[in-house]
Amino acid sequence: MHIEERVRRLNDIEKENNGLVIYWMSRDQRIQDNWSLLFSQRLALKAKAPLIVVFCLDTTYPGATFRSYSFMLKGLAQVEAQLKALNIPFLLIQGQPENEIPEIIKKTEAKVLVTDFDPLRIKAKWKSSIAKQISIPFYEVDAHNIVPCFMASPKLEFGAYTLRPKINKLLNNYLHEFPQPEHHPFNQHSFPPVDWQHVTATLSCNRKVTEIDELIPGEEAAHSELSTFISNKLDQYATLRNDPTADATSNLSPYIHFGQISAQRVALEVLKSDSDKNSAEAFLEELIVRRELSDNFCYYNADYDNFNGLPAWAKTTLNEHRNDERQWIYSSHELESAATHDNAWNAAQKELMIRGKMHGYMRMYWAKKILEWTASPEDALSIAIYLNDKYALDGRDPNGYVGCMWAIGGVHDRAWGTRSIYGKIRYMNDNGLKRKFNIQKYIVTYNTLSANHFFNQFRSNTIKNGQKKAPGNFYS
Ligand code: FAD
Ligand code: FO1
Repeated sequence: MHIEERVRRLNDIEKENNGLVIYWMSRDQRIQDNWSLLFSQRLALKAKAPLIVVFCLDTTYPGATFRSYSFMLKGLAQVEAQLKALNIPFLLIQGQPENEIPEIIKKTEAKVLVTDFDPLRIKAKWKSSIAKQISIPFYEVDAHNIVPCFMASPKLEFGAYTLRPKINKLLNNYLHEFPQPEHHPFNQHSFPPVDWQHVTATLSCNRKVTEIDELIPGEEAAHSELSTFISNKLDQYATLRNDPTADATSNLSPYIHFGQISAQRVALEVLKSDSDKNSAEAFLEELIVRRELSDNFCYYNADYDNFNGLPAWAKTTLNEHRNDERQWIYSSHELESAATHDNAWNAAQKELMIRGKMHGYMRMYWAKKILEWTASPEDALSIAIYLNDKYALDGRDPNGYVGCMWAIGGVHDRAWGTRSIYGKIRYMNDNGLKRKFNIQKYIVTYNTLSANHFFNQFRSNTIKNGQKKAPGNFYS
Protein backbone atom coordinates (compact mmCIF):
# COMPACT_ATOMS: atom_id res chain seq x y z
CA MET A 1 0.00 0.00 0.00
CA HIS A 2 1.26 3.46 -0.88
CA ILE A 3 0.76 6.40 1.42
CA GLU A 4 -1.07 8.15 -1.48
CA GLU A 5 -4.03 5.79 -0.97
CA ARG A 6 -4.73 7.58 2.30
CA VAL A 7 -4.67 10.98 0.64
CA ARG A 8 -7.29 13.03 -1.22
CA ARG A 9 -7.10 16.37 -2.95
CA LEU A 10 -9.37 19.07 -1.56
CA ASN A 11 -8.94 21.32 -4.62
CA ASP A 12 -7.84 20.77 -8.18
CA ILE A 13 -4.80 23.02 -8.21
CA GLU A 14 -2.02 20.99 -9.84
CA LYS A 15 1.05 23.20 -9.31
CA GLU A 16 4.45 21.51 -9.03
CA ASN A 17 5.59 21.78 -5.41
CA ASN A 18 8.74 23.84 -5.13
CA GLY A 19 8.53 25.30 -1.67
CA LEU A 20 7.30 25.31 1.91
CA VAL A 21 4.79 22.67 3.00
CA ILE A 22 2.35 23.43 5.82
CA TYR A 23 0.84 20.54 7.75
CA TRP A 24 -2.26 21.94 9.47
CA MET A 25 -2.59 19.44 12.31
CA SER A 26 -6.07 19.05 13.76
CA ARG A 27 -7.45 15.60 14.51
CA ASP A 28 -4.16 13.71 14.69
CA GLN A 29 -2.10 15.44 17.36
CA ARG A 30 1.02 13.26 17.49
CA ILE A 31 4.43 12.74 15.92
CA GLN A 32 4.79 8.96 15.80
CA ASP A 33 2.61 6.90 13.47
CA ASN A 34 1.05 9.92 11.79
CA TRP A 35 0.37 9.48 8.04
CA SER A 36 -0.41 13.21 7.62
CA LEU A 37 2.98 14.23 8.99
CA LEU A 38 4.74 11.52 6.96
CA PHE A 39 3.00 12.60 3.76
CA SER A 40 3.77 16.29 4.43
CA GLN A 41 7.43 15.50 5.07
CA ARG A 42 7.63 13.40 1.92
CA LEU A 43 6.34 16.35 -0.17
CA ALA A 44 8.79 18.73 1.51
CA LEU A 45 11.79 16.41 1.07
CA LYS A 46 10.97 15.90 -2.61
CA ALA A 47 10.94 19.67 -3.13
CA LYS A 48 14.02 20.16 -0.88
CA ALA A 49 11.81 22.54 1.08
CA PRO A 50 10.99 23.32 4.70
CA LEU A 51 7.98 21.94 6.55
CA ILE A 52 5.98 23.74 9.25
CA VAL A 53 3.35 22.18 11.50
CA VAL A 54 0.52 24.58 12.38
CA PHE A 55 -2.24 24.03 14.95
CA CYS A 56 -5.13 26.49 14.91
CA LEU A 57 -6.65 26.81 18.37
CA ASP A 58 -10.36 27.60 18.15
CA THR A 59 -11.42 28.56 21.66
CA THR A 60 -15.09 28.31 20.66
CA TYR A 61 -14.90 24.65 19.57
CA PRO A 62 -18.45 23.19 20.03
CA GLY A 63 -18.96 21.52 23.40
CA ALA A 64 -15.34 21.95 24.53
CA THR A 65 -14.58 22.98 28.11
CA PHE A 66 -11.41 23.64 30.11
CA ARG A 67 -11.14 19.89 30.80
CA SER A 68 -10.74 19.04 27.10
CA TYR A 69 -8.65 22.10 26.14
CA SER A 70 -6.21 21.48 28.96
CA PHE A 71 -5.80 17.80 27.97
CA MET A 72 -5.30 18.81 24.34
CA LEU A 73 -2.85 21.67 25.01
CA LYS A 74 -0.66 19.51 27.26
CA GLY A 75 -0.47 16.96 24.45
CA LEU A 76 0.35 19.69 21.93
CA ALA A 77 3.21 20.98 24.11
CA GLN A 78 4.78 17.53 23.70
CA VAL A 79 4.18 17.70 19.94
CA GLU A 80 6.08 21.01 19.82
CA ALA A 81 9.05 19.54 21.73
CA GLN A 82 9.23 16.43 19.55
CA LEU A 83 9.03 18.49 16.36
CA LYS A 84 11.91 20.66 17.59
CA ALA A 85 14.07 17.54 17.85
CA LEU A 86 13.17 16.81 14.21
CA ASN A 87 14.09 20.38 13.13
CA ILE A 88 10.45 21.07 12.19
CA PRO A 89 9.00 24.37 13.46
CA PHE A 90 5.62 24.33 15.25
CA LEU A 91 3.24 27.25 15.22
CA LEU A 92 0.16 27.63 17.42
CA ILE A 93 -2.24 30.21 16.07
CA GLN A 94 -5.48 31.26 17.71
CA GLY A 95 -8.74 32.05 15.93
CA GLN A 96 -11.00 30.58 13.28
CA PRO A 97 -9.15 28.28 10.84
CA GLU A 98 -11.13 29.80 7.91
CA ASN A 99 -9.37 33.11 8.60
CA GLU A 100 -6.07 31.99 10.11
CA ILE A 101 -4.94 29.23 7.72
CA PRO A 102 -5.19 31.33 4.50
CA GLU A 103 -3.45 34.16 6.37
CA ILE A 104 -0.50 32.00 7.46
CA ILE A 105 -0.19 30.62 3.90
CA LYS A 106 0.07 34.19 2.61
CA LYS A 107 2.58 35.27 5.27
CA THR A 108 4.90 32.28 4.80
CA GLU A 109 4.38 31.95 1.02
CA ALA A 110 3.66 28.25 1.52
CA LYS A 111 3.30 26.14 -1.61
CA VAL A 112 1.30 23.15 -0.30
CA LEU A 113 -1.27 22.63 2.48
CA VAL A 114 -1.92 19.22 4.08
CA THR A 115 -4.46 18.43 6.81
CA ASP A 116 -6.13 15.52 8.66
CA PHE A 117 -9.32 13.83 7.48
CA ASP A 118 -12.26 14.28 9.88
CA PRO A 119 -15.93 13.40 9.25
CA LEU A 120 -17.44 16.11 11.47
CA ARG A 121 -19.33 19.01 9.88
CA ILE A 122 -17.26 21.74 11.53
CA LYS A 123 -14.15 20.36 9.82
CA ALA A 124 -15.92 20.14 6.43
CA LYS A 125 -16.95 23.79 6.83
CA TRP A 126 -13.41 24.90 7.73
CA LYS A 127 -11.88 22.99 4.82
CA SER A 128 -14.34 24.07 2.15
CA SER A 129 -13.94 27.73 3.14
CA ILE A 130 -10.14 27.45 3.08
CA ALA A 131 -10.17 25.59 -0.26
CA LYS A 132 -12.06 28.52 -1.81
CA GLN A 133 -9.55 31.08 -0.53
CA ILE A 134 -6.20 29.52 -1.41
CA SER A 135 -4.42 28.91 -4.71
CA ILE A 136 -2.00 26.14 -3.69
CA PRO A 137 -2.60 22.37 -3.66
CA PHE A 138 -4.62 21.27 -0.60
CA TYR A 139 -4.63 17.62 0.57
CA GLU A 140 -6.32 15.68 3.35
CA VAL A 141 -4.91 12.45 4.78
CA ASP A 142 -6.90 9.91 6.80
CA ALA A 143 -4.39 9.41 9.61
CA HIS A 144 -7.07 8.35 12.09
CA ASN A 145 -8.57 5.23 10.56
CA ILE A 146 -6.69 2.09 9.63
CA VAL A 147 -8.67 1.65 6.41
CA PRO A 148 -9.30 5.25 5.28
CA CYS A 149 -12.97 6.18 5.69
CA PHE A 150 -13.36 7.12 2.02
CA MET A 151 -11.68 3.86 0.86
CA ALA A 152 -13.58 1.53 3.23
CA SER A 153 -16.97 2.37 1.75
CA PRO A 154 -18.45 4.92 -0.67
CA LYS A 155 -21.79 5.05 1.17
CA LEU A 156 -23.64 5.07 4.47
CA GLU A 157 -23.47 1.55 5.92
CA PHE A 158 -26.44 -0.13 7.64
CA GLY A 159 -24.41 -1.59 10.45
CA ALA A 160 -21.28 -3.41 11.56
CA TYR A 161 -22.44 -6.43 9.55
CA THR A 162 -22.21 -4.51 6.26
CA LEU A 163 -18.99 -2.59 6.98
CA ARG A 164 -17.06 -5.51 8.55
CA PRO A 165 -16.53 -7.53 5.33
CA LYS A 166 -15.43 -4.38 3.48
CA ILE A 167 -12.89 -3.51 6.17
CA ASN A 168 -11.66 -7.09 6.43
CA LYS A 169 -11.09 -7.27 2.68
CA LEU A 170 -8.84 -4.20 2.79
CA LEU A 171 -7.21 -4.57 6.20
CA ASN A 172 -4.09 -6.40 5.02
CA ASN A 173 -3.37 -3.57 2.56
CA TYR A 174 -3.37 -0.97 5.31
CA LEU A 175 -2.48 -2.60 8.62
CA HIS A 176 1.31 -2.45 8.42
CA GLU A 177 4.21 -0.74 10.20
CA PHE A 178 4.85 2.99 9.89
CA PRO A 179 8.07 4.61 8.70
CA GLN A 180 9.68 7.04 11.17
CA PRO A 181 9.55 10.79 10.55
CA GLU A 182 13.07 12.05 9.69
CA HIS A 183 15.22 14.85 11.03
CA HIS A 184 14.21 17.54 8.51
CA PRO A 185 17.19 18.97 6.61
CA PHE A 186 15.49 22.20 5.42
CA ASN A 187 14.34 24.88 7.84
CA GLN A 188 14.22 28.65 7.29
CA HIS A 189 11.75 29.59 9.98
CA SER A 190 12.26 30.34 13.59
CA PHE A 191 9.14 30.95 15.67
CA PRO A 192 9.21 31.84 19.38
CA PRO A 193 8.31 28.81 21.54
CA VAL A 194 4.65 28.67 22.54
CA ASP A 195 3.94 30.10 25.98
CA TRP A 196 1.65 27.20 26.98
CA GLN A 197 1.01 28.60 30.44
CA HIS A 198 -0.21 31.87 29.01
CA VAL A 199 -2.37 30.14 26.38
CA THR A 200 -3.97 27.94 29.04
CA ALA A 201 -4.45 30.78 31.51
CA THR A 202 -6.18 33.02 28.97
CA LEU A 203 -8.51 30.42 27.40
CA SER A 204 -12.02 31.87 27.18
CA CYS A 205 -13.93 28.60 27.66
CA ASN A 206 -16.11 27.11 30.43
CA ARG A 207 -13.56 26.58 33.23
CA LYS A 208 -16.02 25.02 35.69
CA VAL A 209 -15.51 21.63 34.07
CA THR A 210 -12.10 21.05 35.54
CA GLU A 211 -9.07 18.95 34.52
CA ILE A 212 -8.89 15.21 35.20
CA ASP A 213 -5.77 14.55 37.27
CA GLU A 214 -5.84 10.75 36.96
CA LEU A 215 -5.28 10.74 33.18
CA ILE A 216 -1.92 12.08 31.98
CA PRO A 217 -2.22 13.76 28.57
CA GLY A 218 0.06 13.21 25.58
CA GLU A 219 1.63 10.69 23.27
CA GLU A 220 4.01 9.18 25.82
CA ALA A 221 1.26 8.55 28.38
CA ALA A 222 -0.94 7.07 25.64
CA HIS A 223 1.74 4.50 24.79
CA SER A 224 2.22 3.66 28.43
CA GLU A 225 -1.58 3.18 28.88
CA LEU A 226 -1.48 0.84 25.86
CA SER A 227 1.38 -1.22 27.35
CA THR A 228 -0.46 -1.51 30.68
CA PHE A 229 -3.59 -2.63 28.88
CA ILE A 230 -1.81 -5.29 26.85
CA SER A 231 0.22 -6.61 29.80
CA ASN A 232 -2.43 -6.52 32.53
CA LYS A 233 -5.93 -6.41 31.09
CA LEU A 234 -6.26 -7.61 27.50
CA ASP A 235 -6.43 -11.33 28.39
CA GLN A 236 -9.63 -10.68 30.39
CA TYR A 237 -11.21 -8.29 27.88
CA ALA A 238 -13.65 -10.84 26.40
CA THR A 239 -15.05 -11.78 29.80
CA LEU A 240 -14.80 -8.55 31.83
CA ARG A 241 -15.23 -5.66 29.39
CA ASN A 242 -18.92 -5.20 30.28
CA ASP A 243 -18.23 -4.99 34.01
CA PRO A 244 -17.87 -1.32 35.02
CA THR A 245 -16.35 -2.30 38.37
CA ALA A 246 -13.51 -4.30 36.79
CA ASP A 247 -11.24 -1.73 35.00
CA ALA A 248 -10.89 -4.21 32.14
CA THR A 249 -10.97 -1.90 29.13
CA SER A 250 -8.11 0.07 27.58
CA ASN A 251 -9.09 3.63 28.63
CA LEU A 252 -7.56 4.72 25.33
CA SER A 253 -10.57 6.66 23.97
CA PRO A 254 -9.41 10.16 25.09
CA TYR A 255 -5.99 9.54 23.52
CA ILE A 256 -7.53 8.22 20.32
CA HIS A 257 -10.01 11.12 20.21
CA PHE A 258 -7.25 13.75 20.34
CA GLY A 259 -5.06 11.69 18.02
CA GLN A 260 -2.40 11.32 20.73
CA ILE A 261 -2.11 7.67 19.71
CA SER A 262 -2.87 6.02 16.38
CA ALA A 263 -5.53 3.28 16.32
CA GLN A 264 -3.28 1.50 13.84
CA ARG A 265 -0.43 1.42 16.39
CA VAL A 266 -2.85 0.04 19.00
CA ALA A 267 -3.98 -2.71 16.59
CA LEU A 268 -0.38 -3.58 15.62
CA GLU A 269 0.72 -3.93 19.26
CA VAL A 270 -2.32 -6.05 20.15
CA LEU A 271 -1.61 -8.35 17.21
CA LYS A 272 2.07 -8.65 18.21
CA SER A 273 1.14 -9.67 21.75
CA ASP A 274 0.43 -13.29 22.66
CA SER A 275 -2.86 -12.39 24.35
CA ASP A 276 -5.95 -14.55 24.57
CA LYS A 277 -7.30 -14.89 21.00
CA ASN A 278 -10.97 -14.24 21.86
CA SER A 279 -10.08 -11.15 23.82
CA ALA A 280 -7.85 -9.73 21.09
CA GLU A 281 -10.61 -10.37 18.52
CA ALA A 282 -13.27 -8.73 20.67
CA PHE A 283 -11.04 -5.72 21.27
CA LEU A 284 -10.12 -5.30 17.58
CA GLU A 285 -13.80 -5.45 16.64
CA GLU A 286 -14.42 -2.36 18.82
CA LEU A 287 -11.21 -0.55 17.87
CA ILE A 288 -11.49 -1.13 14.14
CA VAL A 289 -15.00 -2.05 12.96
CA ARG A 290 -17.14 -0.14 15.49
CA ARG A 291 -14.89 2.91 15.52
CA GLU A 292 -14.62 3.12 11.75
CA LEU A 293 -18.39 2.58 11.50
CA SER A 294 -18.83 5.79 13.51
CA ASP A 295 -16.68 7.72 11.03
CA ASN A 296 -18.68 6.19 8.17
CA PHE A 297 -21.96 7.33 9.77
CA CYS A 298 -20.83 10.90 10.42
CA TYR A 299 -19.15 11.25 7.05
CA TYR A 300 -22.13 10.08 4.97
CA ASN A 301 -25.00 11.37 7.14
CA ALA A 302 -25.25 15.17 7.48
CA ASP A 303 -27.72 14.68 10.38
CA TYR A 304 -25.36 12.48 12.39
CA ASP A 305 -26.39 14.04 15.71
CA ASN A 306 -30.13 14.62 15.46
CA PHE A 307 -33.52 12.93 14.99
CA ASN A 308 -33.53 13.46 11.19
CA GLY A 309 -30.46 11.25 10.88
CA LEU A 310 -32.12 8.16 12.40
CA PRO A 311 -33.11 5.18 10.23
CA ALA A 312 -36.68 5.30 8.86
CA TRP A 313 -37.94 2.42 11.04
CA ALA A 314 -36.65 4.14 14.18
CA LYS A 315 -38.21 7.51 13.33
CA THR A 316 -41.55 5.79 12.66
CA THR A 317 -41.57 3.86 15.92
CA LEU A 318 -40.38 6.81 18.01
CA ASN A 319 -43.06 9.03 16.39
CA GLU A 320 -45.72 6.43 17.17
CA HIS A 321 -44.67 6.51 20.84
CA ARG A 322 -43.83 10.17 21.30
CA ASN A 323 -47.04 10.87 23.21
CA ASP A 324 -46.79 7.83 25.50
CA GLU A 325 -47.12 8.74 29.15
CA ARG A 326 -43.78 9.18 30.95
CA GLN A 327 -43.59 8.21 34.63
CA TRP A 328 -40.66 10.61 35.11
CA ILE A 329 -39.69 13.68 33.12
CA TYR A 330 -36.43 15.34 34.15
CA SER A 331 -35.02 18.65 33.00
CA SER A 332 -31.55 18.86 31.54
CA HIS A 333 -30.41 20.48 34.81
CA GLU A 334 -31.84 17.66 36.96
CA LEU A 335 -30.11 15.07 34.81
CA GLU A 336 -26.85 17.02 34.87
CA SER A 337 -27.09 17.25 38.65
CA ALA A 338 -27.45 13.45 38.91
CA ALA A 339 -30.75 14.04 40.76
CA THR A 340 -32.97 11.24 39.40
CA HIS A 341 -34.77 8.49 41.35
CA ASP A 342 -32.32 5.89 39.95
CA ASN A 343 -29.10 5.42 41.93
CA ALA A 344 -27.37 3.46 39.17
CA TRP A 345 -28.06 6.22 36.64
CA ASN A 346 -26.95 8.92 39.09
CA ALA A 347 -23.72 7.01 39.72
CA ALA A 348 -23.03 6.87 35.97
CA GLN A 349 -23.63 10.63 35.64
CA LYS A 350 -21.25 11.21 38.58
CA GLU A 351 -18.62 9.00 36.95
CA LEU A 352 -18.89 11.11 33.81
CA MET A 353 -18.60 14.43 35.63
CA ILE A 354 -15.84 13.49 38.02
CA ARG A 355 -13.68 11.09 36.00
CA GLY A 356 -14.33 12.63 32.57
CA LYS A 357 -15.47 9.24 31.31
CA MET A 358 -18.23 6.71 31.77
CA HIS A 359 -17.82 2.98 31.35
CA GLY A 360 -19.11 1.84 27.94
CA TYR A 361 -21.76 -0.48 29.38
CA MET A 362 -23.17 2.26 31.62
CA ARG A 363 -23.11 4.68 28.67
CA MET A 364 -25.75 2.54 26.94
CA TYR A 365 -28.01 2.43 30.02
CA TRP A 366 -27.47 6.14 30.74
CA ALA A 367 -28.49 7.26 27.23
CA LYS A 368 -31.50 4.90 27.02
CA LYS A 369 -32.88 6.19 30.32
CA ILE A 370 -32.59 9.75 29.00
CA LEU A 371 -34.99 8.67 26.21
CA GLU A 372 -37.38 7.27 28.84
CA TRP A 373 -37.24 10.33 31.14
CA THR A 374 -37.45 13.29 28.76
CA ALA A 375 -40.38 14.75 26.83
CA SER A 376 -39.30 13.71 23.32
CA PRO A 377 -36.61 11.77 21.45
CA GLU A 378 -35.29 15.11 20.15
CA ASP A 379 -34.80 16.34 23.73
CA ALA A 380 -33.21 13.03 24.70
CA LEU A 381 -30.66 13.20 21.88
CA SER A 382 -29.74 16.80 22.47
CA ILE A 383 -29.38 16.36 26.27
CA ALA A 384 -27.33 13.15 25.97
CA ILE A 385 -24.99 14.73 23.41
CA TYR A 386 -24.73 17.95 25.43
CA LEU A 387 -23.71 16.10 28.61
CA ASN A 388 -21.37 13.69 26.83
CA ASP A 389 -19.63 16.52 24.95
CA LYS A 390 -19.38 18.74 28.02
CA TYR A 391 -17.91 16.24 30.48
CA ALA A 392 -16.34 13.32 28.60
CA LEU A 393 -12.68 13.68 27.63
CA ASP A 394 -13.43 11.52 24.60
CA GLY A 395 -16.63 13.49 23.75
CA ARG A 396 -17.13 15.69 20.66
CA ASP A 397 -16.24 12.61 18.64
CA PRO A 398 -17.98 10.54 15.93
CA ASN A 399 -18.10 7.67 18.47
CA GLY A 400 -20.07 9.86 20.88
CA TYR A 401 -22.62 11.00 18.30
CA VAL A 402 -23.10 7.44 17.06
CA GLY A 403 -23.22 6.04 20.63
CA CYS A 404 -26.11 8.40 21.49
CA MET A 405 -27.85 7.84 18.14
CA TRP A 406 -27.51 4.06 18.63
CA ALA A 407 -28.85 4.00 22.19
CA ILE A 408 -31.69 6.50 21.70
CA GLY A 409 -32.43 6.10 18.01
CA GLY A 410 -31.58 2.57 16.88
CA VAL A 411 -28.73 3.57 14.51
CA HIS A 412 -26.80 0.43 13.39
CA ASP A 413 -29.25 -1.68 15.43
CA ARG A 414 -32.41 -3.59 14.51
CA ALA A 415 -36.04 -3.37 15.62
CA TRP A 416 -36.87 -5.16 18.92
CA GLY A 417 -40.17 -5.98 20.66
CA THR A 418 -42.45 -2.94 21.13
CA ARG A 419 -42.74 -1.18 24.50
CA SER A 420 -43.97 2.12 25.79
CA ILE A 421 -41.89 5.24 24.88
CA TYR A 422 -39.11 3.16 23.26
CA GLY A 423 -41.31 1.64 20.59
CA LYS A 424 -39.05 -0.86 18.83
CA ILE A 425 -35.80 0.68 20.11
CA ARG A 426 -33.78 -1.83 22.18
CA TYR A 427 -34.66 -1.50 25.89
CA MET A 428 -32.45 -1.80 28.97
CA ASN A 429 -33.40 -1.88 32.62
CA ASP A 430 -31.55 -2.00 35.93
CA ASN A 431 -32.26 -5.73 36.37
CA GLY A 432 -29.98 -6.23 33.37
CA LEU A 433 -27.25 -4.32 35.21
CA LYS A 434 -27.76 -6.43 38.35
CA ARG A 435 -27.45 -9.62 36.35
CA LYS A 436 -24.19 -8.54 34.69
CA PHE A 437 -22.17 -7.10 37.59
CA ASN A 438 -22.19 -5.79 41.16
CA ILE A 439 -24.17 -2.61 40.58
CA GLN A 440 -24.19 -1.79 44.30
CA LYS A 441 -20.39 -1.65 44.30
CA TYR A 442 -20.51 0.74 41.32
CA ILE A 443 -23.04 3.00 43.07
CA VAL A 444 -21.03 3.13 46.31
CA THR A 445 -17.80 3.88 44.42
CA TYR A 446 -19.23 6.94 42.65
CA ASN A 447 -21.22 8.21 45.62
CA THR A 448 -18.02 8.19 47.68
CA LEU A 449 -15.94 9.73 44.90
CA SER A 450 -18.58 12.39 44.36
CA ALA A 451 -18.78 13.28 48.06
CA ASN A 452 -14.97 13.65 48.22
CA HIS A 453 -14.91 15.63 44.99
CA PHE A 454 -17.50 18.17 46.15
CA PHE A 455 -15.87 18.44 49.57
CA ASN A 456 -12.51 19.25 47.93
CA GLN A 457 -14.12 21.72 45.52
CA PHE A 458 -15.96 23.43 48.38
CA ARG A 459 -12.73 23.63 50.37
CA SER A 460 -10.71 25.12 47.53
CA ASN A 461 -13.49 27.61 46.68
CA THR A 462 -14.06 28.82 50.21
CA ILE A 463 -10.44 29.14 51.34
CA LYS A 464 -8.78 30.92 48.44
CA ASN A 465 -6.02 33.43 49.30
CA GLY A 466 -7.07 33.17 52.92
CA GLN A 467 -10.46 34.69 52.09
CA LYS A 468 -13.90 33.11 52.24
CA LYS A 469 -15.56 32.79 48.81
CA ALA A 470 -19.02 31.61 47.85
CA PRO A 471 -18.84 28.08 46.38
CA GLY A 472 -19.15 28.08 42.56
CA ASN A 473 -21.90 26.24 40.73
CA PHE A 474 -20.28 23.23 39.05
CA TYR A 475 -23.10 22.78 36.56
CA SER A 476 -23.55 26.24 35.05
P1 FAD B 1 -12.22 -0.16 24.88
O1 FAD B 1 -13.28 -1.16 25.17
O2 FAD B 1 -10.88 -0.42 25.42
O3 FAD B 1 -12.16 -0.03 23.29
C1 FAD B 1 -11.00 0.40 22.57
C2 FAD B 1 -11.38 1.48 21.60
O4 FAD B 1 -12.34 0.99 20.66
C3 FAD B 1 -12.04 2.69 22.24
O5 FAD B 1 -11.09 3.58 22.79
C4 FAD B 1 -12.80 3.27 21.08
O6 FAD B 1 -11.96 4.03 20.22
C5 FAD B 1 -13.26 2.03 20.32
N1 FAD B 1 -14.60 1.64 20.76
C6 FAD B 1 -14.95 0.90 21.84
N2 FAD B 1 -16.29 0.75 21.90
C7 FAD B 1 -16.79 1.42 20.83
C8 FAD B 1 -18.11 1.64 20.33
N3 FAD B 1 -19.18 1.14 20.93
N4 FAD B 1 -18.25 2.38 19.22
C9 FAD B 1 -17.18 2.89 18.58
N5 FAD B 1 -15.92 2.72 19.00
C10 FAD B 1 -15.72 1.99 20.11
N6 FAD B 1 -16.69 6.53 22.47
C11 FAD B 1 -15.85 7.58 22.32
O7 FAD B 1 -14.69 7.38 21.91
N7 FAD B 1 -16.28 8.86 22.57
C12 FAD B 1 -17.52 9.13 23.03
O8 FAD B 1 -17.88 10.29 23.26
C13 FAD B 1 -18.42 8.04 23.21
N8 FAD B 1 -19.69 8.26 23.66
C14 FAD B 1 -20.55 7.20 23.76
C15 FAD B 1 -21.87 7.46 24.17
C16 FAD B 1 -22.77 6.43 24.27
C17 FAD B 1 -24.20 6.73 24.70
C18 FAD B 1 -22.37 5.10 23.97
C19 FAD B 1 -23.35 3.97 24.07
C20 FAD B 1 -21.07 4.84 23.58
C21 FAD B 1 -20.14 5.88 23.46
N9 FAD B 1 -18.80 5.64 23.06
C22 FAD B 1 -17.95 6.72 22.90
C23 FAD B 1 -18.33 4.30 22.67
C24 FAD B 1 -17.66 3.48 23.81
O9 FAD B 1 -18.50 3.47 24.91
C25 FAD B 1 -16.29 4.07 24.17
O10 FAD B 1 -15.48 4.16 23.01
C26 FAD B 1 -15.53 3.21 25.19
O11 FAD B 1 -16.31 3.07 26.35
C27 FAD B 1 -14.20 3.90 25.54
O12 FAD B 1 -13.53 3.24 26.56
P2 FAD B 1 -12.19 2.41 26.27
O13 FAD B 1 -11.25 3.22 25.47
O14 FAD B 1 -11.73 1.88 27.56
O15 FAD B 1 -12.78 1.27 25.34
N1 FO1 C 1 -9.36 20.85 16.53
C1 FO1 C 1 -8.69 21.90 16.07
O1 FO1 C 1 -8.17 21.86 14.94
N2 FO1 C 1 -8.58 23.06 16.79
C2 FO1 C 1 -9.09 23.17 18.04
O2 FO1 C 1 -8.99 24.22 18.65
C3 FO1 C 1 -9.79 22.04 18.58
C4 FO1 C 1 -10.34 22.06 19.85
C5 FO1 C 1 -10.94 20.92 20.38
C6 FO1 C 1 -11.41 20.89 21.68
C7 FO1 C 1 -11.97 19.75 22.20
C8 FO1 C 1 -12.06 18.61 21.40
O3 FO1 C 1 -12.58 17.51 21.89
C9 FO1 C 1 -11.61 18.61 20.10
C10 FO1 C 1 -11.03 19.76 19.57
N3 FO1 C 1 -10.57 19.78 18.26
C11 FO1 C 1 -9.89 20.88 17.77
C12 FO1 C 1 -10.93 18.72 17.30
C13 FO1 C 1 -10.32 17.43 17.43
O4 FO1 C 1 -9.07 17.59 16.91
C14 FO1 C 1 -11.06 16.25 16.71
O5 FO1 C 1 -10.65 16.27 15.43
C15 FO1 C 1 -12.55 16.13 16.59
O6 FO1 C 1 -13.25 16.61 17.65
C16 FO1 C 1 -12.96 14.65 16.40
O7 FO1 C 1 -13.04 14.26 15.12
